[in-house]
Amino acid sequence: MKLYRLVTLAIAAAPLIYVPVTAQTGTGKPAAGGTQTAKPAPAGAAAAKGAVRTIDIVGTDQMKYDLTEIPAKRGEQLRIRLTSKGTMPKIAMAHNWVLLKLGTSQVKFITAGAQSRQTDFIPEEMKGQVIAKTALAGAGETVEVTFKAPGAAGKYPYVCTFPGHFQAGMRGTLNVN
Ligand SMILES: [Cu+2]
Repeated sequence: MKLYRLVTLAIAAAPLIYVPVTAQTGTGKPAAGGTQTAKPAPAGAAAAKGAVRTIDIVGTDQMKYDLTEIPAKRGEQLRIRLTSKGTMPKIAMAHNWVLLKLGTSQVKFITAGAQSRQTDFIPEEMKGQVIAKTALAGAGETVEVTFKAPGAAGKYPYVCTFPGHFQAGMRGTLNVN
């Protein structure tokens, strides 16, 4: 019976750990506090008409993304899928993924939005700086956004706007080439 239950559990858990082939970006589990770099899309994959490349990111109670660098092709269709893992209630711990235009003052953006819970901590006066954003995900939730990568090469910053998280290092770079 015990074995049977284990197998049942494994099957039940399978969809949770399923990752599409195109999203197998990491190199296994990140080292504690370490960072990972997504592998570039396979040659030609992004060229297929309408193809969307999905990138899975995990946000944790340690206020970190498990991916801090995402290579992308200019104009590529990307789907960022962010899952929040942790135990804290959403009011105290939630994560989003907000891609900003080149040249945006990230500190200014984060500071200006810190009081704006009603806009997911995105400052109204600087929302024009946002290229793409997800909603906030509490523990166990997954949010996503599909967008076209910028047409100009550059290192575009992405941040979590939940108060304190940017300062704790919850940020990364979309490296468009
Ligand atoms: Cu966060």
